[in-house]
Amino acid sequence: MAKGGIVAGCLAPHPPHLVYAENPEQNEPVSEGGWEQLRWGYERLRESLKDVDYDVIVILSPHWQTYVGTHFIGVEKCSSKSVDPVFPNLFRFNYDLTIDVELAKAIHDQAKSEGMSVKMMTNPDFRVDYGTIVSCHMVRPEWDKPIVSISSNRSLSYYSVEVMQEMMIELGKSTAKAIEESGKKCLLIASNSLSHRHFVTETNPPEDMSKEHITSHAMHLWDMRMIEMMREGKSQQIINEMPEFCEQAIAETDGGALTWLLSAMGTPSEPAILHGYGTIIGTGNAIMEWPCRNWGA
Ligand code: 2X7
Ligand code: FE2
Repeated sequence: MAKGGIVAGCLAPHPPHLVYAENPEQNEPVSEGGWEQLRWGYERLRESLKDVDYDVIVILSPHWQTYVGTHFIGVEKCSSKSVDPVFPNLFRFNYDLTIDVELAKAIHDQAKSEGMSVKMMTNPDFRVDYGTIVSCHMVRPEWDKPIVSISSNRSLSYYSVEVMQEMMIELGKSTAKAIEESGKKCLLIASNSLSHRHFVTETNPPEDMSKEHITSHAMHLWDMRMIEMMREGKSQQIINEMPEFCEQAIAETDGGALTWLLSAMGTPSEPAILHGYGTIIGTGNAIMEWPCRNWGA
């Protein structure tokens, strides 16, 4: 069997505002648009991936939070309504998705053999988190690929960002090894915003773009610093600076997704492509792609 591999790694943020603004048939609320800078960024990412052949999307979302180990959805068919607990006015989405349980189990088993605490989630009534749904929808709205859904093990709550990072680096390595042995071509998604300080009141209508901006200059500087490092291929430096970034920018990278992604791609020194940047209720969001398929063996 040919070796499997990662065709691309993506940083794909998940504020539900993006799906709300797109007005897909699965979402109940109706909008007048908004957040176009980011939605055009997603358009460019989809264009970049349109002729890329892959079997499965592997995604880690900070909104599936588990406190004892990393969990993987182990149910083949998931369908229900996902309602954002903070923005039920924007996101009530009917989803119907397929899980690649075989690959999920392979990553689980590999991580377990490395001594990590892991669990297959087999509850058939499990509600898939909105982070996973929004990022998958914006990257691949056709919903024609199975996914592997990985939880965010909040070890930072018990220990520290540093411990969380160590675990995500290990999980990334296990993910890469299991993918290689599976023979499958995979698209990896880290589902998170960058700086995450947000406004606490909503405008009327929510898509009033005259009110949308970053919450502070400090948050802007941190976002630009992270994007520049990604564009310059400074993955190791990103990992080194992650604890400060998480603390000072209240960054959503604290969920481990970006560190996991960088580690799975082998902490690349190749540059990432910036497809778009924009703010959503004041948080910073970048759409980035690492085109691993072009890097050679
Ligand atoms: O989950 C989110 C987020 N990360 C950023 C902004 C707004 C809403 O939801
Ligand atoms: Fe979020």
